[in-house]
Amino acid sequence: MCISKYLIAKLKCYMKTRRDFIKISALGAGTLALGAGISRYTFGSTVLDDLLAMTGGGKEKLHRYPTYCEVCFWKCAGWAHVTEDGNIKKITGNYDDPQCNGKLCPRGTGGVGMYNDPDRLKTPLLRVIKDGKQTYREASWDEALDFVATKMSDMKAKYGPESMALFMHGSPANYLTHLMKAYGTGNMAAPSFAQCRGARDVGFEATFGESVSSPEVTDIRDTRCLVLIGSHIGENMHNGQVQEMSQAIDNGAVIITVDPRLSTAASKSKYWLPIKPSTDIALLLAWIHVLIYDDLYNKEYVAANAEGLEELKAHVVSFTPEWAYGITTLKPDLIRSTAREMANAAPSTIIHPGRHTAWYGDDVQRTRAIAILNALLGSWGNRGGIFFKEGIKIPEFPHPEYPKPAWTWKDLLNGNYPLANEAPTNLVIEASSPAGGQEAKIKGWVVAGTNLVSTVPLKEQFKKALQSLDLLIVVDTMPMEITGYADVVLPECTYLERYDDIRTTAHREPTLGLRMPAVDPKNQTKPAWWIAKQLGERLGLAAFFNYKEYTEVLDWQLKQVGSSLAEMQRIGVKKIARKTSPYIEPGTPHIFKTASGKIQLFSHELAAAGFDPMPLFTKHPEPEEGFYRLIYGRAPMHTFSRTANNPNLVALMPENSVWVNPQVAGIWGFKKDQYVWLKNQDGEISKFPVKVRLTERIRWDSVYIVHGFGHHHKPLHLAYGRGANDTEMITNVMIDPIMGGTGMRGNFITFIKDDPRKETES
Ligand SMILES: Nc1nc2c(c(=O)[nH]1)N[C@H]1C(S)=C(S)[C@@H](COP(=O)(O)OP(=O)(O)OC[C@H]3O[C@@H](n4cnc5c(=O)[nH]c(N)nc54)[C@H](O)[C@@H]3O)O[C@H]1N2
Ligand SMILES: Nc1nc2c(c(=O)[nH]1)N[C@H]1C(S)=C(S)[C@@H](COP(=O)(O)OP(=O)(O)OC[C@H]3O[C@@H](n4cnc5c(=O)[nH]c(N)nc54)[C@H](O)[C@@H]3O)O[C@H]1N2
Ligand code: SF4
Ligand SMILES: [Mo]
Repeated sequence: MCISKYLIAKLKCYMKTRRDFIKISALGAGTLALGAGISRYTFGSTVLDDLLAMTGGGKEKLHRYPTYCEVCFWKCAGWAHVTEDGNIKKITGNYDDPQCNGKLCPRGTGGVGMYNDPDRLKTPLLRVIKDGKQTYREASWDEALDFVATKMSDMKAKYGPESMALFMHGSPANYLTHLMKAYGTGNMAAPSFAQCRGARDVGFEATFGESVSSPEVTDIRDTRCLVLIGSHIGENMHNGQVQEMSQAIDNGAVIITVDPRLSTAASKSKYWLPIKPSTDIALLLAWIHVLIYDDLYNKEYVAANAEGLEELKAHVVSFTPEWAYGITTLKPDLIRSTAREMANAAPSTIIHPGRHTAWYGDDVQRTRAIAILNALLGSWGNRGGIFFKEGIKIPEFPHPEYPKPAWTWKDLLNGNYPLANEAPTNLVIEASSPAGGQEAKIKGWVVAGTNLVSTVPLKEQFKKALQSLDLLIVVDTMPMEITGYADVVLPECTYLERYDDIRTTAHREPTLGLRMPAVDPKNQTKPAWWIAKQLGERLGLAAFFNYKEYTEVLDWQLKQVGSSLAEMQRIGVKKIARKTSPYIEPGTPHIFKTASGKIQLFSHELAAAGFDPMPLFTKHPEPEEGFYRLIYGRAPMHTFSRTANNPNLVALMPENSVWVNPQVAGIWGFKKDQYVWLKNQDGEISKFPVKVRLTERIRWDSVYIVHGFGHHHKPLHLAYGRGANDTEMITNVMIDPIMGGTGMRGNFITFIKDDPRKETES
């Protein structure tokens, strides 16, 4: 029996029992020594080193290599500067890149910490049983890849290729999607849909026929009025957007921020509307009411471009600011005066579409209300509003036609979530365990670049699925929680050590961006393109991977669009002249990409699918006495769990804190920086204590924490046990019936002052 068949046999026998969560630290001493410990880090010197690097301290000769950042998905282009002896000294922005204008955010500068992190995954790992216990052992690439390919071939024969699903985020997604399509499945899901931007995309598509993309096509640079509904730009550090907002402020634009918390953006705003959380739709409807009934909307634009005004007018007749006051706690005068500010600046007004919009389960309707406001103000297609993007399309490297899957995630919908145009992760997770006497449809997962454990808030379904799966492969750079459930862990090298696909941005102007390795991969790590190709070849799909090195693909693709790998290696970013206008040309009718060619104030598509064709306010439960609504967001120096163990960024922000209003703190007798445990409405207790931050910047009915902390996987030496994990507290999920997004802000927490556990689970 070949080694992989043997391992599969072994795997089968314990999979019938359960898939234990394995700490990778359970590995042999050799690996631990390589992994080093927290003592290797000295925060002071890490920061000092960075500062020295930035000021060019030492005057050594540096070589620079183009890259684009992978610390978040704004994908700023920059340069990795490497010393003669092969150390990455610093990363700087590329001045030719409109996404960053030569400046990286703190996370981008700290990206080198991803490369230097001693806790990185180093070799492929295989789940085995040793002394009756599940553990991992190191494996060679050949062994690990043979094992995965044998297992995937068996699954294809037994259950069909559709039984495999891919969960993905970031650069590895493309190569593995290609592999999975070639293999024969169409079940790819990204948390960046159902847990993030999905509701917004669907809401804008239903209204304007297209989404606002990434980077968003908001013309913040030239706006005269920017309205932020929750969007906390400045803490949400999407680079170009932050720069443009600060430019807009300098140019005297009016900023209106609606947030129960005095966010950084709110603190820079002319108007801060500290709304009662979950009531935004009431405010949006009242604004629509004022624009229509006070005759403030852009009549010419609406007449030329939109349909459904009469229906909308009748719909909002009773949604007055006085009505909204009772719901939102925002004074009617404030609602009227802010509506006037928007109208005065129109059409150079943006009601920001938001990005992470999985809030309360009625999120498509909220983003529809936002889209409708933009339409009434004439923002879409006007300078200072929302512009038309232009990009450059790079052809796919030639490959055979993909086989057609017998079924896809769409067949799992059963009439639910009719407007889901990408697979909701939660749907695929649910389909991965048996239900109603039926076998699970999905039997195996490949997970690449997403830490599902702290990303998807469906712990019970998730646990069930993990116990039912025949195969779980994780491609990651770090020993994040998800790796502890894998049968096979495949270590990817970091973005600074590899080529990746050409970045093709569609925005104000089309640009191309190159990422190339600045240094060789550390340890046994490999790029995801290589992993996909190796698996493809072993699965008999070599024709889909008809190249030796990925540079062949990149050079071929670049040549199709008038550039070359050699050119891009030199310049990193290439701007291409725009061919079309970013704005509606005066006198030229614009055809929107909706079925009728017009903006849908009244959505025929939603009506046909059985939903309210115009947004309605739904009342959501409120916290009971002694409980507070849990809201969450970003901090400028971290990207969710992606950076949680990054030594450079941990030095800047080692843990999160829970923001508590002083009134509430008074009731509880909290002192500054006291550590407390959180407990939610379902009795779920945070694994670790979290520091109290006393601040007037949060309403008394809510508490706030930054997402991405509270890791419980010990091999993450820096992240382990620091702060609280919001995902743990999110046991009530409100699913958007329109597209399957997981609303996560209907959870309420209370505090526990004394250690509720003698021993903390790890
Ligand atoms: N509770 C709660 N849940 C949320 C959110 C929230 O605010 N609160 N936010 C939601 C949002 S907006 C989003 S977009 C999602 C994001 O959630 P995810 O898609 O899960 O993103 P990350 O947390 O960044 O996970 C990134 C994973 O990728 C790995 N990784 C980093 N670089 C690489 C690489 O180059 N190659 C590979 N193979 N792996 C890499 C990291 O080690 C980590 O395991 O989470 C959503 N879930
Ligand atoms: N530094 C940094 N920047 C990031 C990321 C990161 O991890 N780190 N992640 C990126 C990603 S993937 C995304 S999707 C974006 C997400 O960032 P955004 O889309 O800007 O923000 P959200 O997560 O939707 O909202 C967070 C804000 O909503 C407020 N809020 C909570 N409840 C309510 C409510 O009921 N009504 C209103 N009006 N406001 C409310 C919170 O107080 C907080 O200020 O950030 C991106 N930028
Ligand atoms: S915004 Fe910051 S983290 Fe995101 S890609 Fe740009 S530099 Fe990197
Ligand atoms: Mo996101």
